[in-house]
Order: sequence, then structure tokens, then C-alpha cells
Amino acid sequence: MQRSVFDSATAGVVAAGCGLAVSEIASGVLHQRVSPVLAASEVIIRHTPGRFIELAISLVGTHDKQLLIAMTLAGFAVLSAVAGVAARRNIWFGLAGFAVLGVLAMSASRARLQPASSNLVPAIAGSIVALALLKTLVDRIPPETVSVSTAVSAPAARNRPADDSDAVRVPADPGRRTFLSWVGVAAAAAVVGGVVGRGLARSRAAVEAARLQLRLPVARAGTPPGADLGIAGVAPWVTPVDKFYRIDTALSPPTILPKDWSLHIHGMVDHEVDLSYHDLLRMGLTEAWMTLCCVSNPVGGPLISNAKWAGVRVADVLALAGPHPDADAVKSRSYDGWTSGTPMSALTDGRDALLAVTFNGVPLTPEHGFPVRMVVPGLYGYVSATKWIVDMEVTKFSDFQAFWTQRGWSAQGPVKTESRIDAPRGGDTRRAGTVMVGGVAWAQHRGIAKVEVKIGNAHWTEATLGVDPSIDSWVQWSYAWDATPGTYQISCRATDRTGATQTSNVADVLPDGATGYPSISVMIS
Ligand SMILES: Nc1nc2c(c(=O)[nH]1)N[C@H]1C(S)=C(S)[C@@H](COP(=O)(O)O)O[C@H]1N2
Ligand SMILES: [Mo]
Repeated sequence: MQRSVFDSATAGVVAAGCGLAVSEIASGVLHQRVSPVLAASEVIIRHTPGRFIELAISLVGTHDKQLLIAMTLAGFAVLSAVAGVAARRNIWFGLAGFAVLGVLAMSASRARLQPASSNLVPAIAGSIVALALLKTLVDRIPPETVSVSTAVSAPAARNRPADDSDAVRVPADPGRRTFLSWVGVAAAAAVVGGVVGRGLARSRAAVEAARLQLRLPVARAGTPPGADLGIAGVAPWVTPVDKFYRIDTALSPPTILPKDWSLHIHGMVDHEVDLSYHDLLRMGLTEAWMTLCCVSNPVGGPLISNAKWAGVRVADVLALAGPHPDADAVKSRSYDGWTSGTPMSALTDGRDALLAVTFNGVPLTPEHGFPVRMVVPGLYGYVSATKWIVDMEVTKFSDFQAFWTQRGWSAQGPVKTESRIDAPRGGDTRRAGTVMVGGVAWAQHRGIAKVEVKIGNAHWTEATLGVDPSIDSWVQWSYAWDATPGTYQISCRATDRTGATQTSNVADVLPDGATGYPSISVMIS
């Protein structure tokens, strides 16, 4: 084989290998169940006639999965080699070939049986890396060397003593050396990346298996009657697990098996306590509806969700350690080192502050703090909702700063009384007639007393409220508006059960939560 053909095929395989490694890492980091390689293997299985699969299984037994993956990879390598050779001819042919492979990987990812869990980011990231690397490597393939003897200048040959071979020794081709070192580095990166990616996937799979094996005495949560008003466009009263907003500083959620989890309670206490997952569960589970929201949620924003949580009361856990009376805070720390400072009063005044193990009847997902997180009604997440919690230090606010308070956010983070308009959407055009206006309102642990709507120049009008089974959850509101043609500004405002109405003063999220009335504009035709 011509050397340049070999080099370009190698460039193709190595570039594709790096792309695959990147896609593996990305799917590990994103906690996806299947990477593009696995997705492609699944697609192949689905389109292979059953008798071939049976034949393969009879030949290789239970190694059929590995065989399939090996064959998928081998097929992929052959196609990438061909694309590499094509790239040597004309870089655009090669790039087009790689683009086709990338699209195949993406459509395999999309064809997953559970589309909700499939995600194109790994396949796209992998394709970009592979394309860039293919171009880089092909550009560095040295030109086919001309016959050595003619390449050496005549005087040099003349001065040299006669040699046994008629070929003249020349220093190794520096161009090829550069190319080979690029290939070597890229190949090593692909191998390391692949191993890292598989490692992430394996720990993810172990956590997933442990989650599925858990048998916790918690029922699936249905929506309490009357809580959901069923207005089109309004967020459902119970947020589905896969729609729950996510905010954290973790690039990839920590993977912690329940058997490896423990909680250390220390600081200003009579005695330090260590609890295993089993110890925790034995203390008994409390179930509670609670709406969690983020201090970074802008007025009208999406960083708020509602779920039924089950967990052990934080107060019971703290009581085991015996907190000193002059302690006014608990500094909690996650497995990955994030910290949060919570007022002792909110943890011990009888509200449903929990070390939660489930939400909406299923074990916490890794993204939302598996195996154990804290949730405290009435406080923003950054001062209370520590996911992957492993450490609680009983202390004083004057003695520490937590992750976000070091960065300028308020040490105390009570949730503000707020509301949101979900329907219609700002900018919508609706027909004249009855238009259902609706949304949500929240004032966790105070409860919502009323929501008022203002449309155009009309007076504030009270909206209908959904049933709220707990003062710790949001409520839905609705208003049947008899709309006539025109352009309207719609605003709303909530009043909590202490009698306080949300403020109209506009404030940004920093340092302790955004304020102002939500407002949208709609056209009626
Ligand atoms: N370990 C850890 N816990 C954390 C955070 C974090 O970055 N790391 N972010 C907090 C913030 S700011 C919020 S708003 C909530 C969000 O919880 P969720 O992602 O389950 O909705 O988690 C809190 N708990
Ligand atoms: Mo947050």
C-alpha cells in the first residue's frame, strides 16, 4: 500500500477515535444512559434479523453484546479509514464522509427507545472534534517521498564513502515524524478519553442500578384534587421529575451509592453523629409537598418546581447530636464540596425541613441529589437545598460563609412572595372572546391568600385560586377574561397569608431574589 494511503487511513481512524472518545465523555458527564456507540449498536440490533442474532448468540454465548459493540466499532473504523483516504484526495470529500458518520451517530442517538433520555450533545461534540482533527491530521501528512537517491544532492553523494547498499542513508523524514507524533498523541488521547468516558458511564450505571433496587415505603404522588386548574399553558401543579429545574455547580453529578453514603454531624453539638443511609431510613420518612425555587429566578422565570418529597426530618437528625442553644446555623456540605448555610430556626421550628430521599414517589435522581439532599420550605435553594449532602456542621452565621454568600449573595435567603403569568404567553395573539389567563403564585411557608390580575387600564381583579394542600407549595391561579380586540399589558401580583403583597419595586436577582410585578403583552384580534 502506498504510504500516503496508509497515513490518511490512519488519520481517519484516529480522528474518528478521538470523536468517539469525546462523545463517550460527554455522555458520561451528561449522565446519559447510552452513548452514541451504544445507541448505534442498539439500532443495528433492532434491524438485524432474529436468526442472525440467535446464530451469533449460539456462537459467542453471553458475549453477544461485546461482540456487537466490537463489530460496530470495527465498521466505524473501516468507514473512517475510507473517509480519511478520501480526505487525502480532497479534504471536502473526507469532511463530508465524517459529517455523514456524525449524522448517523446523531440519528442513532435519536432513535433510542426512550427519546426523553436521548440527547444529541455527545454526538455533536464528537463530530466537531473528529472533523477538526481530520483536517489537522490530513494537513500534516507528508507528501509521498521521492526516491531517496535522487533526493540527495550530487556533491553529498560524491563525498560519501561507498556504501554496501546503493540507497543513501538520509535522516528520517521530519515531515513524517511530525505527522506520526500528531497521530500518536491523538491516538493516546482517544484511548485515555475512551477509558475515562467508560469509567463515568460505569459509575453512572452502578448508581442507576442501586436506585432501581431501592424499595422505599413511598407511594407515587398523584396531584391533590383541585390543585391543578388544567389551564392550557400553565405549568402543571406537580412538576414531573424530568422537568424539575436543575441548578448546581457540578459539571457532572456526583455518583454516590447508598451503601457508600454517610452523613457526619458535628460542630456545636453534645456528641458527633455519623449516619449511614440505612440508619437514616430507620428514623422514619415524612412526606411533604414543597415548591423549591432558585434565588436566581428572574421575575416570570422558570427556576421553580413543585414536588412531593419524602425524607427524614432534619430536626430529628440534629436532635441525635444535641445542638448547643447558642448555635444559629447549620453549614451543610455536599460530596463535591459545595456549601450552604441554613438558619437553625428554619430547621427546628416544626416545618417540614427534610433530608429527602425521594421526590414524586421515586428515589432522587443523580441530578437532584441522590442519594440524600436537604429541602427546607420557605428558603431559596442556595441556603437550604444541599444535594448529595454528606456533612452538617452546627455553627453560627458569624463564624462562616457558604459558597454563594462568599460571592455576594445574602446570608439569609427567605423566599419572596411572587407570582408568574404562564398563559397567555407574552407576545401571543388571541381571538376576541373568553381568554383564560393563568399562572402560579408562591410564598412558601406563609401560603398564598390571593392573586390579582390587571389587564390594560382595568382595575386589579381577584383571580380564582387552585386548592393548595400545603402552605409550602405554589398555587395555580386563573382568570376568565372577556377579551375585546386591542393590545393589552397584563400584570399580576400575589398576597401571602401574612397579608403582605408582593412588591412592585423592580429588583435584580442579586443579592436575595428578584422582585417586581410580572407583566406580559398580548394582542387580541
Ligand atoms: N451540592 C449542591 N447542592 C445544591 C446546589 C449546588 O450547586 N450544589 N445548588 C443549590 C441551588 S442554588 C438550588 S436553586 C437548588 C436546586 O435544586 P435542583 O437542581 O434539584 O432544582 O439546589 C441547591 N443545592
Ligand atoms: Mo439557586
